Amino acid sequence: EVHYPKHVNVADELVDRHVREGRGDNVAIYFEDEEITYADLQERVNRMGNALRDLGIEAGDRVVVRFPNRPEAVVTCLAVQKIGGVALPSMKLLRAKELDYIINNAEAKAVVVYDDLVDEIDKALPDLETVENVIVAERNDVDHDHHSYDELVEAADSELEAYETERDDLALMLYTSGTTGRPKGAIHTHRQILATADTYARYCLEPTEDDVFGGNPPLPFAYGYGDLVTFPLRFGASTSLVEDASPADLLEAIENHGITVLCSIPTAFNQILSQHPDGPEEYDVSSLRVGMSAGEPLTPNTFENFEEAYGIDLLDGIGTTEMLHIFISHRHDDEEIDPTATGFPVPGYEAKIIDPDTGEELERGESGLLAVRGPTGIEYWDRPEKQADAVEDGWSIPGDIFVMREDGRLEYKSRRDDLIISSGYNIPGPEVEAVVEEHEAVSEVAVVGSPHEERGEIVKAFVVLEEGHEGSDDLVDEIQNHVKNTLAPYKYPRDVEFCQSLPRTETGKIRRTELRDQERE
Ligand code: 3SK
Repeated sequence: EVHYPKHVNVADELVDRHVREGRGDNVAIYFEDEEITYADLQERVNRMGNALRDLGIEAGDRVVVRFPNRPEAVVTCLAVQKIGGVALPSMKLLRAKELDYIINNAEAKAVVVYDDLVDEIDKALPDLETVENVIVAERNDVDHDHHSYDELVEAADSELEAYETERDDLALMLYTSGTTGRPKGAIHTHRQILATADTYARYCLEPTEDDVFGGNPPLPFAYGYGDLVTFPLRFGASTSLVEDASPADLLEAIENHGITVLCSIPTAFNQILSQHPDGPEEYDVSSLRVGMSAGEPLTPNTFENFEEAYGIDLLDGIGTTEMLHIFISHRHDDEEIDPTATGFPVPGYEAKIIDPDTGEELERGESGLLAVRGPTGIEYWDRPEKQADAVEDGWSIPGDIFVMREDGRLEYKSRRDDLIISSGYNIPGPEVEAVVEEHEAVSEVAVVGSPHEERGEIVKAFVVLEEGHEGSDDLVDEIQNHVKNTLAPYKYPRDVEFCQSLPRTETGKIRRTELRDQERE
Protein backbone atom coordinates (compact mmCIF):
# COMPACT_ATOMS: atom_id res chain seq x y z
CA GLU A 1 0.00 0.00 0.00
CA VAL A 2 1.16 3.53 -0.73
CA HIS A 3 0.69 6.20 1.99
CA TYR A 4 0.79 9.96 1.59
CA PRO A 5 0.70 12.76 4.19
CA LYS A 6 -2.66 14.47 4.75
CA HIS A 7 -1.43 17.59 2.97
CA VAL A 8 0.24 16.97 -0.33
CA ASN A 9 0.30 18.96 -3.54
CA VAL A 10 1.23 17.13 -6.71
CA ALA A 11 2.96 20.16 -8.28
CA ASP A 12 5.08 20.62 -5.18
CA GLU A 13 6.01 16.92 -5.26
CA LEU A 14 6.81 16.86 -8.98
CA VAL A 15 8.72 20.13 -9.22
CA ASP A 16 9.52 22.07 -6.02
CA ARG A 17 10.73 19.00 -4.12
CA HIS A 18 13.48 18.43 -6.69
CA VAL A 19 14.64 22.04 -6.41
CA ARG A 20 14.60 21.83 -2.59
CA GLU A 21 16.60 18.60 -2.72
CA GLY A 22 19.30 20.03 -5.01
CA ARG A 23 18.14 18.79 -8.40
CA GLY A 24 17.22 22.25 -9.73
CA ASP A 25 19.78 22.00 -12.55
CA ASN A 26 18.53 18.62 -13.83
CA VAL A 27 16.70 18.82 -17.13
CA ALA A 28 12.97 18.37 -16.58
CA ILE A 29 11.78 18.94 -20.17
CA TYR A 30 13.46 18.60 -23.53
CA PHE A 31 11.52 20.35 -26.29
CA GLU A 32 13.01 21.03 -29.71
CA ASP A 33 16.33 22.77 -28.85
CA GLU A 34 15.22 23.85 -25.40
CA GLU A 35 16.32 22.28 -22.13
CA ILE A 36 14.06 23.34 -19.27
CA THR A 37 15.59 22.56 -15.89
CA TYR A 38 13.58 21.87 -12.74
CA ALA A 39 14.46 25.39 -11.51
CA ASP A 40 13.20 26.90 -14.82
CA LEU A 41 10.08 24.78 -14.67
CA GLN A 42 9.41 25.91 -11.11
CA GLU A 43 9.63 29.54 -12.15
CA ARG A 44 7.32 29.03 -15.16
CA VAL A 45 4.78 27.17 -13.01
CA ASN A 46 4.92 29.88 -10.35
CA ARG A 47 4.35 32.69 -12.85
CA MET A 48 1.47 30.87 -14.53
CA GLY A 49 -0.05 29.97 -11.14
CA ASN A 50 0.10 33.62 -10.06
CA ALA A 51 -1.32 34.76 -13.42
CA LEU A 52 -4.29 32.42 -13.01
CA ARG A 53 -4.82 33.59 -9.43
CA ASP A 54 -4.68 37.21 -10.58
CA LEU A 55 -7.56 36.35 -12.96
CA GLY A 56 -9.59 35.00 -10.05
CA ILE A 57 -8.99 31.24 -10.35
CA GLU A 58 -9.35 29.67 -6.92
CA ALA A 59 -8.82 26.28 -5.28
CA GLY A 60 -11.24 23.72 -6.71
CA ASP A 61 -11.81 25.63 -9.99
CA ARG A 62 -11.54 23.66 -13.20
CA VAL A 63 -9.28 25.02 -15.95
CA VAL A 64 -9.25 23.60 -19.48
CA VAL A 65 -5.77 23.13 -20.94
CA ARG A 66 -5.77 22.70 -24.72
CA PHE A 67 -2.35 22.20 -26.31
CA PRO A 68 -0.34 19.76 -28.36
CA ASN A 69 2.53 18.15 -26.44
CA ARG A 70 4.37 21.36 -25.60
CA PRO A 71 5.94 22.70 -22.38
CA GLU A 72 3.09 25.21 -21.87
CA ALA A 73 0.72 22.26 -21.39
CA VAL A 74 2.84 20.81 -18.58
CA VAL A 75 3.41 24.24 -17.02
CA THR A 76 -0.29 25.12 -17.08
CA CYS A 77 -1.52 21.80 -15.62
CA LEU A 78 1.04 22.04 -12.80
CA ALA A 79 0.25 25.73 -12.21
CA VAL A 80 -3.47 24.98 -11.89
CA GLN A 81 -2.72 22.15 -9.46
CA LYS A 82 -0.24 24.24 -7.49
CA ILE A 83 -2.92 26.82 -6.69
CA GLY A 84 -5.32 24.03 -5.71
CA GLY A 85 -7.29 23.97 -8.98
CA VAL A 86 -8.24 21.07 -11.20
CA ALA A 87 -6.52 20.76 -14.59
CA LEU A 88 -8.74 19.56 -17.42
CA PRO A 89 -6.54 18.74 -20.42
CA SER A 90 -8.53 18.63 -23.66
CA MET A 91 -7.77 16.42 -26.66
CA LYS A 92 -6.77 18.81 -29.42
CA LEU A 93 -8.94 17.19 -32.08
CA LEU A 94 -12.17 17.83 -30.20
CA ARG A 95 -14.66 20.07 -32.02
CA ALA A 96 -16.86 22.86 -30.66
CA LYS A 97 -19.83 20.53 -30.11
CA GLU A 98 -17.77 18.17 -27.95
CA LEU A 99 -15.94 20.99 -26.14
CA ASP A 100 -19.23 22.70 -25.39
CA TYR A 101 -20.58 19.63 -23.58
CA ILE A 102 -17.36 18.92 -21.66
CA ILE A 103 -16.64 22.49 -20.56
CA ASN A 104 -20.20 23.12 -19.41
CA ASN A 105 -20.38 19.76 -17.65
CA ALA A 106 -17.15 20.51 -15.77
CA GLU A 107 -18.27 24.11 -15.15
CA ALA A 108 -14.76 25.23 -16.07
CA LYS A 109 -13.80 28.81 -15.18
CA ALA A 110 -11.02 29.34 -17.72
CA VAL A 111 -9.46 27.94 -20.88
CA VAL A 112 -5.75 28.09 -21.64
CA VAL A 113 -5.19 27.31 -25.29
CA TYR A 114 -2.56 27.18 -28.05
CA ASP A 115 -3.44 29.74 -30.74
CA ASP A 116 -3.73 27.06 -33.45
CA LEU A 117 -6.49 25.42 -31.40
CA VAL A 118 -8.46 28.50 -30.37
CA ASP A 119 -10.96 28.42 -33.27
CA GLU A 120 -13.10 25.59 -31.85
CA ILE A 121 -13.11 27.35 -28.45
CA ASP A 122 -14.27 30.56 -30.16
CA LYS A 123 -17.06 28.62 -31.89
CA ALA A 124 -18.15 27.07 -28.59
CA LEU A 125 -17.73 30.25 -26.52
CA PRO A 126 -21.26 31.70 -26.90
CA ASP A 127 -22.58 28.48 -25.28
CA LEU A 128 -19.97 28.19 -22.54
CA GLU A 129 -21.82 29.12 -19.38
CA THR A 130 -19.03 29.34 -16.81
CA VAL A 131 -15.88 30.34 -18.70
CA GLU A 132 -14.72 33.80 -17.62
CA ASN A 133 -11.28 33.93 -19.21
CA VAL A 134 -9.56 32.51 -22.27
CA ILE A 135 -5.76 32.70 -22.34
CA VAL A 136 -4.00 32.15 -25.64
CA ALA A 137 -0.39 31.11 -26.14
CA GLU A 138 0.48 33.08 -29.28
CA ARG A 139 2.86 31.00 -31.30
CA ASN A 140 1.49 31.15 -34.87
CA ASP A 141 0.13 34.67 -35.44
CA VAL A 142 -3.47 33.55 -35.14
CA ASP A 143 -5.89 36.46 -34.61
CA HIS A 144 -7.83 36.41 -31.35
CA ASP A 145 -9.23 38.81 -28.78
CA HIS A 146 -8.36 37.01 -25.56
CA HIS A 147 -5.61 37.32 -22.92
CA SER A 148 -2.06 36.71 -24.07
CA TYR A 149 -0.34 33.84 -22.22
CA ASP A 150 3.08 35.45 -22.52
CA GLU A 151 1.96 38.88 -21.35
CA LEU A 152 0.17 37.46 -18.31
CA VAL A 153 3.11 35.27 -17.36
CA GLU A 154 5.63 38.07 -17.79
CA ALA A 155 3.65 40.38 -15.53
CA ALA A 156 3.16 37.74 -12.81
CA ASP A 157 5.28 37.15 -9.72
CA SER A 158 7.87 34.35 -9.92
CA GLU A 159 7.43 33.20 -6.30
CA LEU A 160 4.52 30.95 -5.34
CA GLU A 161 3.93 28.70 -2.34
CA ALA A 162 1.91 25.59 -3.19
CA TYR A 163 -1.68 25.75 -1.92
CA GLU A 164 -2.17 23.43 1.07
CA THR A 165 -4.22 20.83 -0.76
CA GLU A 166 -5.26 17.64 0.98
CA ARG A 167 -4.28 14.33 -0.60
CA ASP A 168 -7.88 13.58 -1.63
CA ASP A 169 -8.56 16.97 -3.22
CA LEU A 170 -9.20 16.86 -6.94
CA ALA A 171 -6.30 17.78 -9.20
CA LEU A 172 -7.06 16.34 -12.64
CA MET A 173 -10.12 15.66 -14.71
CA LEU A 174 -10.04 13.71 -17.98
CA TYR A 175 -13.07 13.13 -20.15
CA THR A 176 -13.65 9.72 -21.58
CA SER A 177 -16.10 8.62 -24.24
CA GLY A 178 -18.65 6.09 -23.12
CA THR A 179 -20.88 4.03 -25.39
CA THR A 180 -23.78 6.40 -24.81
CA GLY A 181 -21.83 9.11 -26.61
CA ARG A 182 -22.00 11.48 -23.65
CA PRO A 183 -18.42 11.89 -22.37
CA LYS A 184 -17.84 11.24 -18.67
CA GLY A 185 -15.41 13.21 -16.51
CA ALA A 186 -13.00 10.86 -14.73
CA ILE A 187 -11.74 12.63 -11.62
CA HIS A 188 -8.38 12.17 -9.94
CA THR A 189 -6.81 13.45 -6.74
CA HIS A 190 -3.30 14.63 -5.85
CA ARG A 191 -2.73 11.28 -4.11
CA GLN A 192 -3.91 9.21 -7.07
CA ILE A 193 -1.68 11.01 -9.58
CA LEU A 194 1.34 10.31 -7.38
CA ALA A 195 0.19 6.71 -6.86
CA THR A 196 0.35 5.94 -10.60
CA ALA A 197 4.07 6.73 -10.45
CA ASP A 198 4.61 5.00 -7.12
CA THR A 199 3.04 1.74 -8.31
CA TYR A 200 3.22 1.11 -12.05
CA ALA A 201 6.21 3.30 -12.91
CA ARG A 202 8.24 2.45 -9.81
CA TYR A 203 7.83 -1.32 -10.00
CA CYS A 204 7.39 -2.00 -13.71
CA LEU A 205 9.91 0.50 -15.11
CA GLU A 206 12.26 1.14 -12.16
CA PRO A 207 13.13 4.68 -13.26
CA THR A 208 16.09 6.73 -12.10
CA GLU A 209 17.06 10.39 -12.37
CA ASP A 210 19.01 9.50 -15.50
CA ASP A 211 15.97 8.36 -17.45
CA VAL A 212 14.46 10.32 -20.30
CA PHE A 213 10.82 9.47 -21.01
CA GLY A 214 9.62 10.17 -24.53
CA GLY A 215 6.91 9.22 -26.95
CA ASN A 216 3.84 10.42 -28.78
CA PRO A 217 0.74 9.76 -26.66
CA PRO A 218 -1.08 13.10 -26.30
CA LEU A 219 -0.87 14.64 -22.83
CA PRO A 220 -4.69 14.83 -22.46
CA PHE A 221 -4.79 11.02 -22.80
CA ALA A 222 -4.29 9.57 -19.29
CA TYR A 223 -1.61 7.31 -20.74
CA GLY A 224 0.36 10.29 -22.10
CA TYR A 225 -0.14 12.36 -18.95
CA GLY A 226 1.40 9.59 -16.85
CA ASP A 227 4.20 8.69 -19.26
CA LEU A 228 5.30 12.21 -20.12
CA VAL A 229 4.43 14.29 -17.04
CA THR A 230 3.90 12.34 -13.83
CA PHE A 231 6.49 9.58 -14.23
CA PRO A 232 9.54 11.57 -15.33
CA LEU A 233 8.87 14.39 -12.88
CA ARG A 234 8.18 12.03 -9.97
CA PHE A 235 11.65 10.52 -10.29
CA GLY A 236 13.60 13.71 -11.05
CA ALA A 237 14.11 12.38 -14.57
CA SER A 238 13.42 14.17 -17.89
CA THR A 239 10.61 14.17 -20.40
CA SER A 240 11.09 14.66 -24.12
CA LEU A 241 8.09 16.40 -25.67
CA VAL A 242 7.47 16.26 -29.39
CA GLU A 243 4.57 18.08 -30.99
CA ASP A 244 2.55 15.80 -33.31
CA ALA A 245 5.33 13.23 -33.53
CA SER A 246 5.64 11.16 -36.70
CA PRO A 247 7.77 7.98 -36.53
CA ALA A 248 10.72 9.97 -37.91
CA ASP A 249 10.20 12.72 -35.29
CA LEU A 250 10.23 10.10 -32.56
CA LEU A 251 13.43 8.53 -33.82
CA GLU A 252 15.01 11.97 -34.02
CA ALA A 253 13.93 12.71 -30.44
CA ILE A 254 15.48 9.43 -29.28
CA GLU A 255 18.75 10.47 -30.89
CA ASN A 256 18.68 14.14 -29.84
CA HIS A 257 17.28 13.82 -26.33
CA GLY A 258 18.65 10.38 -25.41
CA ILE A 259 15.24 8.83 -24.70
CA THR A 260 15.58 5.76 -22.49
CA VAL A 261 11.90 4.87 -21.91
CA LEU A 262 9.92 4.92 -25.16
CA CYS A 263 6.17 5.27 -24.61
CA SER A 264 3.66 4.63 -27.35
CA ILE A 265 0.84 2.48 -28.65
CA PRO A 266 1.07 -0.61 -30.89
CA THR A 267 -0.09 1.28 -34.01
CA ALA A 268 2.85 3.68 -33.65
CA PHE A 269 5.35 0.90 -32.90
CA ASN A 270 4.16 -0.82 -36.11
CA GLN A 271 4.56 2.43 -38.05
CA ILE A 272 8.11 2.83 -36.76
CA LEU A 273 8.85 -0.73 -37.87
CA SER A 274 7.28 -0.36 -41.32
CA GLN A 275 8.57 3.14 -42.12
CA HIS A 276 12.02 2.67 -40.56
CA PRO A 277 12.95 -1.01 -40.75
CA ASP A 278 16.60 0.11 -40.49
CA GLY A 279 15.91 2.75 -37.82
CA PRO A 280 18.88 1.74 -35.63
CA GLU A 281 21.20 2.35 -38.61
CA GLU A 282 19.58 5.67 -39.57
CA TYR A 283 19.44 7.07 -36.02
CA ASP A 284 21.38 6.59 -32.80
CA VAL A 285 18.86 4.73 -30.63
CA SER A 286 21.42 3.23 -28.27
CA SER A 287 19.97 5.18 -25.30
CA LEU A 288 16.75 3.10 -25.32
CA ARG A 289 16.36 0.67 -22.42
CA VAL A 290 12.66 -0.23 -22.43
CA GLY A 291 9.37 0.49 -24.20
CA MET A 292 5.88 0.93 -22.74
CA SER A 293 2.87 -0.10 -24.77
CA ALA A 294 -0.81 0.46 -23.96
CA GLY A 295 -3.93 1.91 -25.52
CA GLU A 296 -4.72 -1.29 -27.39
CA PRO A 297 -3.49 -4.88 -27.18
CA LEU A 298 0.10 -5.48 -28.27
CA THR A 299 0.41 -8.51 -30.54
CA PRO A 300 3.25 -11.03 -30.04
CA ASN A 301 4.26 -10.21 -33.60
CA THR A 302 4.86 -6.52 -32.86
CA PHE A 303 6.61 -7.39 -29.58
CA GLU A 304 9.00 -9.76 -31.36
CA ASN A 305 9.65 -7.56 -34.39
CA PHE A 306 10.41 -4.55 -32.20
CA GLU A 307 12.71 -6.54 -29.98
CA GLU A 308 14.55 -7.84 -33.01
CA ALA A 309 14.89 -4.45 -34.75
CA TYR A 310 15.39 -2.11 -31.77
CA GLY A 311 16.71 -4.47 -29.09
CA ILE A 312 14.21 -3.52 -26.36
CA ASP A 313 11.21 -5.20 -24.76
CA LEU A 314 7.88 -3.47 -25.18
CA LEU A 315 6.04 -3.86 -21.86
CA ASP A 316 2.39 -4.36 -22.70
CA GLY A 317 -0.07 -3.01 -20.14
CA ILE A 318 -3.68 -2.03 -19.79
CA GLY A 319 -5.05 1.02 -18.07
CA THR A 320 -8.05 3.26 -18.43
CA THR A 321 -8.71 6.96 -18.16
CA GLU A 322 -10.86 6.21 -15.11
CA MET A 323 -8.09 4.25 -13.35
CA LEU A 324 -5.65 6.97 -14.51
CA HIS A 325 -2.92 4.59 -15.55
CA ILE A 326 -1.85 1.00 -16.04
CA PHE A 327 -3.00 -1.63 -13.52
CA ILE A 328 -1.99 -4.81 -15.36
CA SER A 329 1.39 -5.04 -17.01
CA HIS A 330 4.55 -6.88 -17.65
CA ARG A 331 7.56 -5.75 -15.64
CA HIS A 332 10.93 -4.60 -16.81
CA ASP A 333 12.60 -7.22 -14.60
CA ASP A 334 10.38 -10.13 -15.74
CA GLU A 335 12.72 -13.01 -16.52
CA GLU A 336 10.70 -13.91 -19.53
CA ILE A 337 7.91 -11.78 -20.92
CA ASP A 338 5.03 -13.78 -22.35
CA PRO A 339 3.75 -11.57 -25.18
CA THR A 340 0.53 -13.57 -25.50
CA ALA A 341 -0.67 -12.11 -22.17
CA THR A 342 -1.09 -8.54 -20.85
CA GLY A 343 0.85 -9.41 -17.69
CA PHE A 344 0.21 -9.48 -13.94
CA PRO A 345 -1.58 -6.99 -11.67
CA VAL A 346 0.75 -4.05 -11.02
CA PRO A 347 2.14 -4.13 -7.44
CA GLY A 348 -0.39 -2.26 -5.29
CA TYR A 349 -3.37 -3.54 -7.36
CA GLU A 350 -5.41 -6.74 -7.09
CA ALA A 351 -7.38 -8.28 -9.95
CA LYS A 352 -10.08 -10.92 -10.21
CA ILE A 353 -12.34 -12.25 -12.97
CA ILE A 354 -16.06 -12.22 -12.29
CA ASP A 355 -19.15 -13.57 -13.94
CA PRO A 356 -20.70 -10.59 -15.81
CA ASP A 357 -24.21 -11.59 -14.73
CA THR A 358 -23.80 -12.75 -11.13
CA GLY A 359 -20.62 -10.91 -10.07
CA GLU A 360 -19.26 -14.21 -8.64
CA GLU A 361 -15.51 -14.69 -8.88
CA LEU A 362 -14.58 -17.18 -11.61
CA GLU A 363 -11.96 -19.93 -11.59
CA ARG A 364 -8.62 -19.47 -13.27
CA GLY A 365 -8.89 -20.30 -16.97
CA GLU A 366 -12.46 -19.00 -17.26
CA SER A 367 -13.18 -15.87 -19.21
CA GLY A 368 -15.19 -13.07 -17.58
CA LEU A 369 -15.22 -9.44 -16.54
CA LEU A 370 -12.07 -7.99 -15.06
CA ALA A 371 -12.44 -6.34 -11.63
CA VAL A 372 -9.56 -4.38 -10.07
CA ARG A 373 -8.80 -2.72 -6.75
CA GLY A 374 -5.90 -0.47 -5.78
CA PRO A 375 -4.80 3.10 -5.08
CA THR A 376 -6.77 4.46 -8.04
CA GLY A 377 -10.36 3.61 -8.90
CA ILE A 378 -13.24 4.68 -11.11
CA GLU A 379 -14.84 7.92 -10.02
CA TYR A 380 -17.00 10.06 -12.27
CA TRP A 381 -17.89 13.70 -12.04
CA ASP A 382 -21.62 14.03 -11.50
CA ARG A 383 -22.70 10.75 -13.12
CA PRO A 384 -24.21 8.69 -10.26
CA GLU A 385 -25.90 6.21 -12.62
CA LYS A 386 -22.58 5.38 -14.36
CA GLN A 387 -20.75 5.31 -11.04
CA ALA A 388 -23.10 2.67 -9.66
CA ASP A 389 -22.41 0.36 -12.62
CA ALA A 390 -18.67 0.90 -12.57
CA VAL A 391 -17.74 0.00 -9.00
CA GLU A 392 -18.92 -2.97 -6.94
CA ASP A 393 -17.87 -3.42 -3.31
CA GLY A 394 -14.82 -1.25 -3.88
CA TRP A 395 -13.80 -3.18 -7.04
CA SER A 396 -13.65 -1.13 -10.23
CA ILE A 397 -15.01 -2.79 -13.36
CA PRO A 398 -13.29 -1.27 -16.41
CA GLY A 399 -15.46 -3.27 -18.85
CA ASP A 400 -12.89 -5.64 -20.36
CA ILE A 401 -13.18 -9.39 -20.73
CA PHE A 402 -10.08 -11.27 -19.54
CA VAL A 403 -8.96 -14.75 -18.57
CA MET A 404 -6.71 -15.26 -15.55
CA ARG A 405 -4.41 -18.11 -16.50
CA GLU A 406 -3.25 -20.81 -14.08
CA ASP A 407 0.04 -18.92 -13.52
CA GLY A 408 -1.82 -15.69 -12.63
CA ARG A 409 -1.10 -13.94 -15.92
CA LEU A 410 -4.04 -12.05 -17.38
CA GLU A 411 -4.98 -12.50 -21.01
CA TYR A 412 -7.13 -9.86 -22.78
CA LYS A 413 -10.17 -11.06 -24.74
CA SER A 414 -12.35 -8.11 -25.75
CA ARG A 415 -14.38 -5.08 -24.64
CA ARG A 416 -17.71 -5.77 -23.05
CA ASP A 417 -19.53 -2.94 -24.69
CA ASP A 418 -19.66 -1.19 -28.00
CA LEU A 419 -16.57 0.89 -27.60
CA ILE A 420 -14.34 0.68 -30.65
CA ILE A 421 -10.64 0.88 -29.88
CA SER A 422 -8.80 2.11 -32.95
CA SER A 423 -5.14 3.18 -32.90
CA GLY A 424 -5.49 3.71 -29.16
CA TYR A 425 -8.51 6.00 -29.44
CA ASN A 426 -11.73 5.00 -27.68
CA ILE A 427 -14.58 5.65 -30.10
CA PRO A 428 -18.16 5.08 -29.02
CA GLY A 429 -20.07 3.49 -31.91
CA PRO A 430 -23.42 5.14 -31.04
CA GLU A 431 -21.88 8.62 -31.11
CA VAL A 432 -20.65 8.09 -34.67
CA GLU A 433 -24.00 6.59 -35.64
CA ALA A 434 -25.82 9.71 -34.50
CA VAL A 435 -23.67 11.88 -36.76
CA VAL A 436 -23.78 9.57 -39.82
CA GLU A 437 -27.56 9.52 -39.46
CA GLU A 438 -27.64 13.30 -39.88
CA HIS A 439 -26.67 12.90 -43.55
CA GLU A 440 -29.68 13.40 -45.80
CA ALA A 441 -29.05 10.21 -47.78
CA VAL A 442 -28.91 8.00 -44.67
CA SER A 443 -31.97 6.19 -43.40
CA GLU A 444 -30.42 3.85 -40.79
CA VAL A 445 -26.91 3.14 -39.61
CA ALA A 446 -25.03 0.80 -37.30
CA VAL A 447 -21.39 1.39 -36.39
CA VAL A 448 -19.09 -1.37 -35.12
CA GLY A 449 -15.36 -2.09 -34.84
CA SER A 450 -13.88 -4.14 -37.66
CA PRO A 451 -10.53 -5.93 -37.10
CA HIS A 452 -7.58 -4.20 -38.74
CA GLU A 453 -3.97 -5.31 -38.77
CA GLU A 454 -2.31 -1.96 -38.08
CA ARG A 455 -4.99 -0.12 -36.09
CA GLY A 456 -6.36 -3.02 -34.07
CA GLU A 457 -9.88 -2.07 -35.15
CA ILE A 458 -11.36 0.48 -37.50
CA VAL A 459 -14.73 2.20 -37.35
CA LYS A 460 -17.10 0.58 -39.84
CA ALA A 461 -20.53 1.96 -40.69
CA PHE A 462 -23.30 -0.19 -42.15
CA VAL A 463 -25.62 2.24 -43.90
CA VAL A 464 -29.16 1.82 -45.23
CA LEU A 465 -29.95 4.61 -47.70
CA GLU A 466 -33.11 6.65 -48.07
CA GLU A 467 -35.13 5.87 -51.16
CA GLY A 468 -33.87 7.61 -54.23
CA HIS A 469 -30.19 7.51 -53.13
CA GLU A 470 -27.55 5.15 -54.43
CA GLY A 471 -24.31 4.07 -52.78
CA SER A 472 -21.18 5.47 -54.47
CA ASP A 473 -17.60 6.40 -53.62
CA ASP A 474 -18.62 10.07 -53.64
CA LEU A 475 -21.32 9.37 -51.07
CA VAL A 476 -18.82 7.48 -48.90
CA ASP A 477 -16.53 10.56 -49.06
CA GLU A 478 -19.43 12.84 -48.14
CA ILE A 479 -20.43 10.75 -45.13
CA GLN A 480 -16.83 10.48 -43.96
CA ASN A 481 -16.27 14.23 -44.33
CA HIS A 482 -19.48 14.99 -42.48
CA VAL A 483 -18.24 12.96 -39.48
CA LYS A 484 -14.75 14.49 -39.69
CA ASN A 485 -16.23 17.99 -39.63
CA THR A 486 -18.58 17.28 -36.75
CA LEU A 487 -16.55 15.08 -34.41
CA ALA A 488 -12.88 14.58 -33.72
CA PRO A 489 -11.64 13.33 -37.11
CA TYR A 490 -10.24 10.04 -35.71
CA LYS A 491 -13.87 8.95 -35.15
CA TYR A 492 -14.82 8.88 -38.85
CA PRO A 493 -15.82 5.52 -40.36
CA ARG A 494 -12.88 4.33 -42.42
CA ASP A 495 -15.14 1.71 -43.96
CA VAL A 496 -18.70 2.36 -45.12
CA GLU A 497 -20.84 -0.51 -46.41
CA PHE A 498 -24.23 0.11 -47.96
CA CYS A 499 -26.86 -2.53 -47.19
CA GLN A 500 -30.60 -3.12 -47.62
CA SER A 501 -31.45 -3.51 -43.92
CA LEU A 502 -29.85 -3.89 -40.48
CA PRO A 503 -30.23 -7.01 -38.33
CA ARG A 504 -32.57 -6.28 -35.39
CA THR A 505 -33.80 -8.04 -32.27
CA GLU A 506 -37.50 -8.71 -31.74
CA THR A 507 -37.77 -5.52 -29.80
CA GLY A 508 -36.27 -3.60 -32.69
CA LYS A 509 -32.76 -3.07 -31.32
CA ILE A 510 -29.92 -3.26 -33.81
CA ARG A 511 -27.97 -6.49 -33.37
CA ARG A 512 -24.50 -5.00 -33.42
CA THR A 513 -23.07 -8.26 -32.12
CA GLU A 514 -24.14 -9.96 -35.35
CA LEU A 515 -22.41 -7.28 -37.43
CA ARG A 516 -19.29 -7.46 -35.25
CA ASP A 517 -19.17 -11.26 -35.56
CA GLN A 518 -19.62 -10.99 -39.32
CA GLU A 519 -16.55 -8.70 -39.45
CA ARG A 520 -14.49 -11.21 -37.49
CA GLU A 521 -15.31 -14.21 -39.72
O1 3SK B 1 -5.56 2.37 -22.88
C1 3SK B 1 -4.83 2.12 -21.92
O2 3SK B 1 -4.37 0.98 -21.78
C2 3SK B 1 -4.48 3.21 -20.93
C3 3SK B 1 -3.32 3.10 -20.25
C4 3SK B 1 -2.98 4.05 -19.33
C5 3SK B 1 -3.79 5.10 -19.09
C6 3SK B 1 -4.96 5.22 -19.78
C7 3SK B 1 -5.32 4.27 -20.71
C8 3SK B 1 -6.64 4.45 -21.44
